[in-house]
Amino acid sequence: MSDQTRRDFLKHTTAAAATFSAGCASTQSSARLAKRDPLIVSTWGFGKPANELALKVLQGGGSALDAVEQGVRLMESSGNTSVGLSGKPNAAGVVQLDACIMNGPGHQAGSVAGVEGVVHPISAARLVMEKTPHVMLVGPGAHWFAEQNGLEVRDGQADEASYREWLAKQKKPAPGKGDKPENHDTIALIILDTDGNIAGGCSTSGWSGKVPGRVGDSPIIGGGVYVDNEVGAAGATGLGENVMRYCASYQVVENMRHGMSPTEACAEAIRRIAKTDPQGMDLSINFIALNKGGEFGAAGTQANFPYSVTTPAFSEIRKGQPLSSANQKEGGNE
Ligand code: SD4
Repeated sequence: MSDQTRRDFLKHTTAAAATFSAGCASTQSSARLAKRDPLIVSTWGFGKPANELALKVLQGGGSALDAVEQGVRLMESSGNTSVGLSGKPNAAGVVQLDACIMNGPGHQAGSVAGVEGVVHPISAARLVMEKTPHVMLVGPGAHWFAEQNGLEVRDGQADEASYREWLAKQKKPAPGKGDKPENHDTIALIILDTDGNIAGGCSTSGWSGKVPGRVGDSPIIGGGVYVDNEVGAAGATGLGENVMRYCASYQVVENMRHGMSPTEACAEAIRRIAKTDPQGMDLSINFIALNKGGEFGAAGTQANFPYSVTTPAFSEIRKGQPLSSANQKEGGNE
């Protein structure tokens, strides 16, 4: 852990520890025993405003689930070029969106994949979780379900002129070959609330120029996001094929269950994948994580993978532990 990370972390956990000991000293304080500062972590620098909105939702009395949904919705309608309908089209010029949401209490999950024309796929995922006995809906069925439940829908086909403009700027990777980091981004956002409950969500337009119908890791429970209310949460961004074959966010959470810090848990999942993947450390994957005790961290094969961290005390963009063939045995910033 860098000094700065440690200082901020201590600031964050000292308050929680003080509250904890005050609670232990007096049964009258027991209502405060489980209270702590909320913690919000998301992928990339663009997650920071989403975190900040999520914090406001929590401070206004919303649940961690409400905060995840609202934070991700902000990105979905922000004009972001890799999240929501403003995101990257597939090889047929159509934006197909993936999203999932998980709620720690009750271990609930919902997801939509390959859905067109839904303005807020994260809300569709939440509705799948809350209103159906299912976990995942795909394609036209997911669109139909979202519309039936009153969500805003539009024509998912990219506007012809902007699609042509976007296409002209691309190096035109063959469908399924556009694996440069700049060709894809995603918001994964995970929250530990003041009661110690955890929730997470993920939303993306996925891999730019993907084969129509391709689904990435983002809507896969244990791929794009995983939440275990007893342990912590993790989220992923990068080339989904490298994540979903390994249930990698699940791995990160399991690593924390076995005692690793969030950063080490992320780094260990990457090392384990790199051991069997033909691309080794050249693959594109990045993880964020937080644990039940209020620690957080990130690691990625992208140099200086930026991620956003927000608490009532600070809101910043940090750098994840960099992993590459050169430094896979060395520590990064934690
Ligand atoms: C996907 N994992 O569809 C997503 C894209 C992403 O950084 O996260 N890009 O593969």
